[in-house]
Amino acid sequence: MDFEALKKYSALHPKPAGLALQYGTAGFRSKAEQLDHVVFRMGLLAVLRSKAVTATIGIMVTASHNPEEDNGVKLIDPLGEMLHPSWEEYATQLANAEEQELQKVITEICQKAAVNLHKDASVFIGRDTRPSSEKLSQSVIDGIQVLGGQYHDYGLVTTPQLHYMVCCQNTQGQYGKATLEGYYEKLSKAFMELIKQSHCSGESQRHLKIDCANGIGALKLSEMKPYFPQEVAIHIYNDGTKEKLNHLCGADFVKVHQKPPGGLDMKPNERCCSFDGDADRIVYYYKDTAGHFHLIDGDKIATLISIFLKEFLAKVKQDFKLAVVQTAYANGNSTRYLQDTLKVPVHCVKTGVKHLHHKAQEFDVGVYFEANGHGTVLFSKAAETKIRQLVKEEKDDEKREAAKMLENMIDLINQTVGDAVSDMLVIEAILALKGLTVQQWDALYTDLPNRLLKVQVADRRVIDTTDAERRALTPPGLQEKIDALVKKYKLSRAFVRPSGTEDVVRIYAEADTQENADALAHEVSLAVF
Ligand code: NG1
Ligand code: ZN
Repeated sequence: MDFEALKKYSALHPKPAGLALQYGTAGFRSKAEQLDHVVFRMGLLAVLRSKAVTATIGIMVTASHNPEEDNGVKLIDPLGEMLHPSWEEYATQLANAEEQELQKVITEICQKAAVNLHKDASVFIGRDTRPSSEKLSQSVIDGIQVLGGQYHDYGLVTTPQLHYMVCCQNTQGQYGKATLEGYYEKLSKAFMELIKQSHCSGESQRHLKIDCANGIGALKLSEMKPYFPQEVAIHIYNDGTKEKLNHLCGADFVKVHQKPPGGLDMKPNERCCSFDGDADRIVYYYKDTAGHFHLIDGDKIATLISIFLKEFLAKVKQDFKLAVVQTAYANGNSTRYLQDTLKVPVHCVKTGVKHLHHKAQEFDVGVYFEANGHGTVLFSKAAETKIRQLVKEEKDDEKREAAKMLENMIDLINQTVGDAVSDMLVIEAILALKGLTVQQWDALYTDLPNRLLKVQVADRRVIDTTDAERRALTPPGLQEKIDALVKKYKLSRAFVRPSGTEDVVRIYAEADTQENADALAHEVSLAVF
C-alpha cells in the first residue's frame, strides 16, 4: 500500500481535531460540513471491504429524512444488505483516527479482517439530492482511488436503487440488470403482470398522490413513468423544485406529526402517500369526509401485505412458514391483529433495519416493517425456487395461477432493503387485486393512540436496554419509574432508547386515548433526566 499517497490525499480531507462520530443504525449522520474526512475514509474502507469479500461494495451518500443541512454515508454489503456488524466497528475506528494514526488503523483492520491487499476492489457509489452530496461523493472517489479501487458512480439514485445495483452485480445478473433501466423494467413488468388480474379498479381507484419529500424519489418516479401505461395515474408533489428537502413534508414528518405534509392538497378519501428523502420509506394516508386525517403506517402496510401473502401461500399448499418482524415501535393493535385475527406469528427485534432483515431471513416468507414505513419482504431461496417451479410445471390451474401471482410479487419486491417505489407498487397492486379502498384497508384495525418524543440528555449512552429495547437496564431505577407511570393508564406501554442516528433519547408511549398517550410520553421524558 502506498502510504505516502494516502498521507497526501488524507491531508486534503482533514479530520477536525477531537471530532468523534459513530457508525450507527444508518451509517454516519452529521452536519454535512463535518463529514468530508468521514466519506473519504469510507471510500478507503469500501476498498478494504471489497478486497476482503471479493465482491462489489456500495457506498451511499444520504441522510435520509434528516434536515437538508445534514448528510451521511453508509456502506452496502455484497447482496445489498447492510454492512456486516464487525465492520461497523472498523468504520467507527477509521472515521475517528487522528491523521497520524491513520496508517496504523488501516494496517490493524487489514490484519483483523484478513484483507488481501493484492486483490481487486470494486465500489458502486450513489447519492441523494442534498446540495452537499455531490462534493461528498467526490471525496468518496478520492478515497477509493488512493487505494487503487475501481468504481462506478451511479450519481443521483434512491438508496434502495443502489442496494439493488450492488446485489445484481454480485449475483451475476440473477437478481436483475445493474442499471436504472434494468430496475425500472423489472419492477414495471412484474407490476403490470399483477394488475392484469384485477377486475375492479375504477377510474377513481387508480389515482395516487405522492409527496416525494422534495427529494430523489420525485426524480426517479418521473424517470419510471414512461414504463407504465397511462392508466397508472401517479401524481407527484414536493418534487424539490420549490421547497427544501424534508421540510414540513416526507414520510418522517407525516409519521411523527401525524398530519398531512405541506405542498399536497388532499381531497376527502383520496389515497395519498409520502416517501422520505432517500425513498426507502413510505407511509399512506387520507382525509375522511369529516376532515379527519388517517395515517396508514408501516404496521398497516405489513398487515396488508401479510393478508395477501397468506391467502396466496395457502393456495399453493406448500406449508411455507410466513412471519412478520416488527420493532418495539409497532402499534400494539397491529401486533394483536396479526397474531390473534390473522394468525401470523410476529417477532419483535431491536430498532435498525439490519436486525429486522436478519430475523426475517429465518422464515420461508418474512415480512418486516418498521412503523415509520421502512420495510420489505424476504423469500427464502428454497421458497422462491419452489414457487418458480410451480409456475412452470404445476398442472392444477388454481395452484399454478397462485404461484404466478407470488412469482410476480417476488419480482416486484426489492428484497435487498425497504424501497418506497417498490413498496408503493406492491401496495397499489394488492389494493387493486383485492378491490380494497384506502378506507377499507385502514379499517382492518384501529391504531392505539401513541406519541413519539425525543429529548436531549448529557450522554444518551447511559441508557442501556434489553428485551428488544422494550426495557431499560440502566440507569438504575429508570425502568421501575416507567413501570409505575405505565400502570396509571389503560392499554398502555412505554419505553425509552438512545437513538442510533441522532444525539437524542427517544420516548414512545401508547395508551387508550391520545391525551393519555401524550401525558404518559411526557411523564416518561421527565423520568429520563
Ligand atoms: P434511531 O435514530 O436509532 O431511532 C431511526 C428510526 C429507525 C430507522 C433508523 C434508520 C425511529 C423511531 N427510528 O433510528 O426506525 O429507520 O432511523 O434510518 O423511527
Ligand atoms: Zn430513508
